[in-house]
Amino acid sequence: AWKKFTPKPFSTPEEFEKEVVRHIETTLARSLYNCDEAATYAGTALAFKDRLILDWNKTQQNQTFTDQKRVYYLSLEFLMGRALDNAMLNVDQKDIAIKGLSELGFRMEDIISQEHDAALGNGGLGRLAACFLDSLASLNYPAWGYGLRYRYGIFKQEIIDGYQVEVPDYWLDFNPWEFARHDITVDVQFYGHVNKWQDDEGKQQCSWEGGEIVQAVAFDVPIPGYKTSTCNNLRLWGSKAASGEFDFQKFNSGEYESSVADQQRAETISAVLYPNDNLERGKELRLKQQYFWCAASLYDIVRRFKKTKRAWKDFPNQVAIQLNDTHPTLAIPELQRILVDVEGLDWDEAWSIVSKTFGYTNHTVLPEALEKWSIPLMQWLLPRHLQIIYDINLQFLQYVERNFPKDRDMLGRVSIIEESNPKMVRMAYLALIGSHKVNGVAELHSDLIKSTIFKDFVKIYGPDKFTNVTNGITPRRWLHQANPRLSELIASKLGGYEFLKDLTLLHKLEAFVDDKEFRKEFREIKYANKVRLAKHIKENQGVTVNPAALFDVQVKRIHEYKRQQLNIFGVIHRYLQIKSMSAEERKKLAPRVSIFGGKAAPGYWMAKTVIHLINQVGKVVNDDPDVGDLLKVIFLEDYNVSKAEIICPASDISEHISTAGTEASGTSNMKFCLNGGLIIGTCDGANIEITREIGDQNIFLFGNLAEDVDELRHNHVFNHYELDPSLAKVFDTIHSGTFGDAASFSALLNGIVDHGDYYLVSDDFASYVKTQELIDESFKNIEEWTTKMILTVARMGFFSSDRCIDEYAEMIWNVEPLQPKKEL
Ligand code: DL6
Ligand code: PLP
Repeated sequence: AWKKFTPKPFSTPEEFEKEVVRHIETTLARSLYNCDEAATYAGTALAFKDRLILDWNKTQQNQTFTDQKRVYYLSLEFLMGRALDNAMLNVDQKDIAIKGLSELGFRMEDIISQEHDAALGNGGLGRLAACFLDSLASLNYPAWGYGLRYRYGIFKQEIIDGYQVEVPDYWLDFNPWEFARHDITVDVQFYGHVNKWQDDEGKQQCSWEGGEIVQAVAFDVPIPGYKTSTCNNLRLWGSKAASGEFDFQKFNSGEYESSVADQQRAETISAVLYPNDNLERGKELRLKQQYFWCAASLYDIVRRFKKTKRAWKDFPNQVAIQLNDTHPTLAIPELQRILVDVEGLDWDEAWSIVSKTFGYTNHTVLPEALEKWSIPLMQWLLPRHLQIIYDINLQFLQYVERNFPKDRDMLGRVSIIEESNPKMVRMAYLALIGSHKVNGVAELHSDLIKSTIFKDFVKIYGPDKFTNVTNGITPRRWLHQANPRLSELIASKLGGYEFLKDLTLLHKLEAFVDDKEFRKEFREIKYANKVRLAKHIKENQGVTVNPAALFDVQVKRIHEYKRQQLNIFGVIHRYLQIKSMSAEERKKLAPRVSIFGGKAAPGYWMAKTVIHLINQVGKVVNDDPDVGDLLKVIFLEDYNVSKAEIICPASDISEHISTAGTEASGTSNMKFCLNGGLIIGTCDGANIEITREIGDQNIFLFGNLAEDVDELRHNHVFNHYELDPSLAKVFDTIHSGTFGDAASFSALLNGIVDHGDYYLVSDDFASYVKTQELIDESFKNIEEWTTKMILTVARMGFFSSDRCIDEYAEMIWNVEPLQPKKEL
């Protein structure tokens, strides 16, 4: 009978309007007379959510019914951005909605921009997880994401007097995209102690007793696939006190404040995302978050498996769990604990199941980002898990000892426990030992993990345990949604939008590279996107920029290894050159707009100094009449996914200039290229594969290679080391106070001059500047530049996240897509 209540997808704009109006009047209890853009956004989102939930139900029923292997993607971060536009496009109903909204008197852009970004992530790692969810659903894989429902996502960045100021991001005021499942809860235990005893058969038994319980509540977010009725689930856990209520006893006796303390303490677990990118800080609350989320997710996964009544040995045939970096590593000892302590399996049988179930993706080789947890903290918070980790380690080290009897030092090197003070658990080693496959995220990175941090483990397990899956991006959001005109132009040439499902079809664009009309339209679209960004800059930053100038963009988290400092030093160098030129010489220059954006972790002082320097340089350069339009320097506030959607289609050049060997992959490099922006980059991360695909004549590479970095660093410290002369001039200018108080930048400069220049800024400066000059020349030649842009887009097919997901499915998860009952 419930079928009767099924609202149909909207077949006309009127039908859509009716649903919007119904939601505004009933769900939101608003009168149509004072219906503003916010209410219209809410009505539109709710109308689409109704539509999605039906697909969601059918998908879940279908997955349960067919009982096929499922993938669970465990990620502490999902940097989703906005959902409405994506949902409308994926269910192929945006045109109807545009018409409907216009009849109601609204413009689609205004309605879309009402939505608050779901910013539950720091940067690339979280955005990758979001792209993967889109691909998993679009390719019909039975898959769930599991994460935390932070009340505060990544902070909002304000720039005040040139400095970053962090403002909390409370995004849950109105979130139509989630379903609170108050009936789906899991009790998660912390602290307490371990009881050990022998059962009647003399077998050692353990149980974890006492401590405190926090309740996890499920919040489900539908993930619609593109032009398929598959709608997967992202389950985010919120925390609350186990009783769900405050302490009435205390309340009655007048202790109002302490009566709510337990509740507040429990809710703190899912309160806030840690705002560090590529850095771990060992805080207790962070470990609590990790365990809370792993325990709730595993309970859920095991509960689902148990309903099938299959034997435990079937678990890895039904369940693949992917660990997005080491943050969910506690899922490994947790599953072992469930199987041994709760379900009564033998240790070896349980371990064989555990180690076939997990796959681990490494996203960094930076030492400061490799997670370690102190043993005393773990002993206190998770006493049984620590014992299990010790037992896993013991068995592993015994194996190593048997197989490498001559290499006694190896035991200390590969032990999960680091013999420091205090002792630490090395999470990457635990993740590796407990997984059947380990992958890096670009070829160079996957090679580097094998030759550096996991070198010994390659000897121990052999090379087959390690693989590479080069990152990718979803073309739905990052081309079709962000750049609808380019998507339409491509569709007009390729005879439809099939390329959004199979991005390799883009190669057919090469046939049009000499087509004059196509080239012209391609350029016009790029120009229109630059006009849109220029408007955004004017509205938000108050600076007028010339859309005909070369837009040079570096947007990403601010990090020393990503080298925004190299970029801003290059900008200062350019400024000094302009200042020293005659009016005639200046006329020959290509005007440039240098655009920066990105957040610094709140405690990362050096990164904040870089933001400050960029803003100070902007202040001087943008007001200098000698410079005029030739150079503008912009720092865009609060870089996030919805801003990236405006920025990526609008670059001529974007910068991916990390010290070689430090950027595992990068994904924004792919986004810019897919939108016809060229890149200047180092031979690092996925830049290398991008070069291989698009051809080295279409990319501007510079700088030292990863294989030379160690020696260069060694030379800086032990031999005479001279600063690049043109960089020295830049430093002199900063020291002279041109950009404000020189002392505020001294640590930044001293790190390069006196403290070994760890990120090799000076070594790469000359080739960076030279390459920027090549870019100036090339940009002046419109035809040459157009050819490069078109060929770049045509050759980006490899970098779809659909390709990644198919690779994970085949090489790591061993799962098959599940066709929905009905295709759209
Ligand atoms: O794999 C996604 C993304 C890469 O594109 C970046 O190159 C890499 O820096 C980033 N890694 C991290 C590691 N952090 N932790 N933990 O965010 O992953
Ligand atoms: N932050 C946001 C908001 C993004 O959209 C992206 C990727 O597109 C990133 C960070 C990652 O950028 P990168 O790969 O340059 O580090």
